[in-house]
Amino acid sequence: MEPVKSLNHIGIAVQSIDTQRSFYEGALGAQFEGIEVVPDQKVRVAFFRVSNVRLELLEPTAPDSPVAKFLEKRGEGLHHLAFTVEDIQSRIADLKESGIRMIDDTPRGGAHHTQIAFLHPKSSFGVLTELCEPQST
Ligand code: CMX
Repeated sequence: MEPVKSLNHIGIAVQSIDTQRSFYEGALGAQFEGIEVVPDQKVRVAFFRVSNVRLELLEPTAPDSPVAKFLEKRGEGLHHLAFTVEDIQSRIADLKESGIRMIDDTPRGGAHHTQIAFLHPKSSFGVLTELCEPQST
């Protein structure tokens, strides 16, 4: 299978972006890149950059958001890894063909106008894994 292109971002589940923002900007000196609501995923996300690594803080916008459920069950912390891919639709087909269980059989709209799809954590050894195709690639 074609290697993924890069680590796109690290997702972190939080109760409140506003509460945590000063930690990432102040204690770590991460560069704040902005806040966006992703209605499809029922989350509000804030992006921070450290060199070429991007951190995505995820705050639920509804009680039935996957992130709300995660916070309830596991508390705040690391939530997922996202990898940049090209041609996400055929990558999904290849992964399914190889026996990987997908949460999303078809791509959904993500932050920054990306197309995204999640692998089920039971198929990726406990790490929720996201495929992410930027609009420009
Ligand atoms: N990382 C690792 N494992 C996770 C997980 C995560 N982030 N979230 C849930 N799990 C595990 C649970 O611990 C549980 O394992 P056990 O059965 O061993 O206890 C199992 O997955 C099932 O979890 P659940 O709490 O019963 O929840 P659901 O099955 O209803 O949903 C999941 C789990 C992963 C399918 C759901 O959270 C999902 O669809 N996630 C993808 C979408 C998403 O997370 N969107 C938010 C981010 C959006 C963005 O980045 O823009």
